[in-house]
Amino acid sequence: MIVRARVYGSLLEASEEWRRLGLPMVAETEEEVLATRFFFAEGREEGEVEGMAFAAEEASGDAWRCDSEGVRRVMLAMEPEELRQACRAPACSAVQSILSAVDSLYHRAEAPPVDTGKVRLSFERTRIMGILNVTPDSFSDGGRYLSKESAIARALEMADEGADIIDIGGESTRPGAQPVPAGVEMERAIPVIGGAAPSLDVPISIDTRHAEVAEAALRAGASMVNDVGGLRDPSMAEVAARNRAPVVLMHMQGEPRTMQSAPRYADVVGDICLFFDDRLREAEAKGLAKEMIVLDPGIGFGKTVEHNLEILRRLREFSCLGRPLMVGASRKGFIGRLLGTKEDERLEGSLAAAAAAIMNGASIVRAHDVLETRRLARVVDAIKGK
Ligand code: HH2
Repeated sequence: MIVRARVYGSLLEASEEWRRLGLPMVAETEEEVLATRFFFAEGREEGEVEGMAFAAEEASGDAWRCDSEGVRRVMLAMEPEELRQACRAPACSAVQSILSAVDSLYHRAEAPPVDTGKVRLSFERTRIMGILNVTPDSFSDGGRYLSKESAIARALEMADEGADIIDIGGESTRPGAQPVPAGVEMERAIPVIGGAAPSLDVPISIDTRHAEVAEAALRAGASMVNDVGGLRDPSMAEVAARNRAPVVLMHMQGEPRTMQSAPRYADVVGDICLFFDDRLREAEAKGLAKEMIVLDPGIGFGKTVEHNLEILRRLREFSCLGRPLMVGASRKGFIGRLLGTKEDERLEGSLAAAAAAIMNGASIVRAHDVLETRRLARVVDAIKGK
């Protein structure tokens, strides 16, 4: 079970969400919405969620159940004074979960570092993951780096431009893409990884959903796994754990081929949080420690334009999971839809999305345009006081 603090920007935003979740209108004025502290406790176990409702009521707060398909969920509301009282006497673990959700949202501590073996990635500043697709069909750079030499040259160029991680992928996962056999993915990516790794001071991540490809890439010189499949391959967590490689665990609803047909969520942020919570537990059970995992909500992977915007707006809510967050919005379809532009005319939109992500708590931004994103991050970090 996780407890997530929910800050509404307006009565309208709150009432639309409550209607969607089948909740009553629990506040009637703008002031009430802004003054009350709201939390959602979400889990699979009836006892845990019911316990949260009980604890909130014990601390004089209110609780409303709003379960949805497979998810037990309760919304809690507390007055600031009730929360202060609870802080003074954090009587039980349920109240402590509420307090740590408040902490993660408001105290904005730096995300914990991640050890790639090659370097320890700490987050006193935003890190940039540079994208290198060695595929014929990636939506933006497909076909540009098909020769090993041109791909290695681009990897080195991105490192010079300020990339902190080079992400190499041999399978396009754009909407509608056909899956590629692991053998083909390896033929494309492994020689480039082997060729680039000795000349790079920064770590390489392998962008793959397949444990077999991840294992070969780690052997060839990669130090991290970027798994858009979110550990669906049952061997992925074990492969990463055995190789002591950190993993980016990304959320995707469905499969690339069909994921954009009708994406649906009860609450896009809540549902993804619970997915992360489930996968973090499964990973831990397979020997992959939480400390090795970076979370990515998967912009564009089974999400409408509105879902993507909502994720970026509410990104900070994911900090209740206590892991660094990565966002990959670079040149994605929602930017094209908003601006009416093709992939090669989405730089400003990509930078705007990166700025919003960093302001809202992203520690790593995945980007095609490394130099520009590096500069943007420098300025946004300074605005944040970093
Ligand atoms: N997006 C893409 C691929 N890998 N990995 C993470 N963690 N997060 C993302 O948002 C993400 C990702 C899709 O973008 P791209 O690599 O440019 O295209 P394609 O999948 O067509 O190769």
